[in-house]
Amino acid sequence: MGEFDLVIRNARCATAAEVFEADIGIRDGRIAALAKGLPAGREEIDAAGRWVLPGGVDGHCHLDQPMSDGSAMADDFLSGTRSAACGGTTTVLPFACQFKGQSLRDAVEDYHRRAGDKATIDYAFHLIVSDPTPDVLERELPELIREGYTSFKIYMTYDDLKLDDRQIIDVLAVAREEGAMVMVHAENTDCIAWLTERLLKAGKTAPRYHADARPMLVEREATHRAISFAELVDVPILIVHVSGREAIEQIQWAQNNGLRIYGETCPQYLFLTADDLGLEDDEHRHGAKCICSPPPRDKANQQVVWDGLESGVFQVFSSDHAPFKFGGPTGKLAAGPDASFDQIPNGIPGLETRLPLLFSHGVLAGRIDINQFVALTSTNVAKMYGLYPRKGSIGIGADADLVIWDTGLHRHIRNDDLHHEVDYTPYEGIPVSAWPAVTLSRGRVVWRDGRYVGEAGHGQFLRCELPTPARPKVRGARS
Ligand code: DUC
Ligand code: ZN
Ligand code: ZN
Repeated sequence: MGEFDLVIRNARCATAAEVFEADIGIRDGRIAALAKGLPAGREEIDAAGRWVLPGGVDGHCHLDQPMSDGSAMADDFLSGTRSAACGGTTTVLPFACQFKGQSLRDAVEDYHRRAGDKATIDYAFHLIVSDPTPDVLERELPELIREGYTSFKIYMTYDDLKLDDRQIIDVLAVAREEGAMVMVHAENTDCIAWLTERLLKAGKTAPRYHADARPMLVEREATHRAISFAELVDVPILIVHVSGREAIEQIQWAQNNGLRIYGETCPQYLFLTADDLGLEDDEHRHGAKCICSPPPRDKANQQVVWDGLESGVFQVFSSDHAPFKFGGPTGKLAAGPDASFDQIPNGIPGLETRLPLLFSHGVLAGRIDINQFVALTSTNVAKMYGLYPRKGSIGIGADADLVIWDTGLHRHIRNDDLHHEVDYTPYEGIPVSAWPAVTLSRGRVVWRDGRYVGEAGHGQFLRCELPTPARPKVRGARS
């Protein structure tokens, strides 16, 4: 059998489908054996009494993404992947973003340069398609999809990124032809522009008005439209960062009618509300820390999002980590100390806190079971983007991306304990009862007993595979 590099003893393993007890034998970065009573390894970790789960796969995060408004992301591939590893995530999928006028290939090459040899865990790229010229549609996009960039995001809002309806239909047609997965940011851009103009004219500039400029209606309408286009073209899509009831109802309707519409939600829609955007007289603009789009809603919507995680409307739970410092010249107030809500970069950090929050308030609070947790945070994500079973599983031959969990903790999230480069967390003070004790990336310990012990350059770029012949079923999808 050969000696193991590492044996994790007495692991209580959970996958998306089952729970079992085993020793895990790891050799050359992969799981080589799963059985009780394995022979000694060169190193050993005793996991008795603790959950051992597949490492998290964060299918939606932004790292070192170039911005066009004077702001800059605080996390690059080093600090972002370090922070992810300390929170139990072992694979990230950030975005190679095309600017209008830029070739897609150029955007991908630039993004590889940014990644360099900084990553401490493995990573793949989604594309962002913002300029679907005939050359992009007919040549570049199909070529890149075949080269392992098998998913791309499109925006229905943001002036520098948005596509119009015809462009959306055109890119969906390419996705259908090539088997790619399309992630849709669904908000109606003209409604937002009209509401923003009215708010600003009335002098309503504080961060809290961000929520009034992007009410649920604008998300519901765009979600409905995106679903209609997917039905027209007959292609699956994923509606990303779903914030509440009205968008969920659209997705549920589609799923109940046999359409392959998938749903993603994020911690901000479970733990934040519009009240976190501050008050009307937020002189120092602290509410900017929670500005993200779609905005957080209210307690009732939080409950509907929890219900959607439990019932299977959502297949994936991602961070949408979009890291801007609050202070400093490129942070949330890059446009000035009195920046109006529409000048504040959208996005909040969350790579490191995603899994502990859902484990604590989902699994340990009895809202979802351990298999649902693994499915939502790891297995379904790996399946959706063509990384399964190398990622998202505990099986022979899979990468030894594993997390041993401590539970029964009594601690609170504090930014001082996190490993990103952002100067705040929107989740400050929230209690958590679970946190990774050990994170392994391809058999290498990167986080152990409260210490980051990873190494820049250990992380490898992953080419994603296309579904063959059909995209694998993800747990909870109704079609
Ligand atoms: N909204 C996005 O669409 N992307 C990044 C972060 C955000 O809030
Ligand atoms: Zn988005
Ligand atoms: Zn995003």
